Amino acid sequence: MSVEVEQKFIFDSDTLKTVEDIGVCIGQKQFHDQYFDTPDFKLTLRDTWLRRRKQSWELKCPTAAVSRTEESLCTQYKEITNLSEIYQRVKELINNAPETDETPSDEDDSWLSELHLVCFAEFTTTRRSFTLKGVEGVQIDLDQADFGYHVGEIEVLVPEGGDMLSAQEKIRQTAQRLGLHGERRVEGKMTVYLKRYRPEQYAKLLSAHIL
Ligand code: V4E
Repeated sequence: MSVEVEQKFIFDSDTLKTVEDIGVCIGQKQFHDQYFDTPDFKLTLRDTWLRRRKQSWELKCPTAAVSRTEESLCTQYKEITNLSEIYQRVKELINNAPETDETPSDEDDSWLSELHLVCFAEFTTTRRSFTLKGVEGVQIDLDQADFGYHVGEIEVLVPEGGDMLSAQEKIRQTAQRLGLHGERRVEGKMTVYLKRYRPEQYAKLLSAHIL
């Protein structure tokens, strides 16, 4: 399990030029994401995001430390990729889940209906990724979503128990090098998607201060 610390940013042609100057492009890829929740939003109301990307499952959950502070533009989420662990976590959050000893498999989606999970968002992203010349562990992703929104991310992956403050400092320094002076948090792909296509869920998450 690792913790993803990241800061999103809006990019224009100037930012792109700076990214190309200070970074090395490590590739472009395209992926399709499907996000799942119960019809009454039990997971997302707990800031927990269940996703299938390229046939692999991922669960992003808040870390024990405060994951969002008003002063910081960074978010930090634990990433779980082991399906049995994901299943256990999701079951714990969905209180009325049936008692079973079953372990789900990648080939069989029956656990989704068993836990009343439905897909509430799906979109395809084209991502260009960069590492920074002379700096370890920082990745910059430039994302273009197929519903017409683009956003950048400065990202550091920290092994569990690793140094969060140093990750945040690396992100702060990178933001400075990119000339980002934003004082406010930038909307991610999901925020924009929910606002456009799932207004009821968006309103609930907004009033619960999840988004
Ligand atoms: C954690 C989260 C969501 C899950 C998707 O996370 P995100 O990093 O936005 O997506 P993506 O495609 O860049 O994933 P990666 O490839 O980096 O793993 S959806 C909403 N959240 C919470 C959240 C939030 N409340 N505010 C901000 C600025 N970001 C995320």
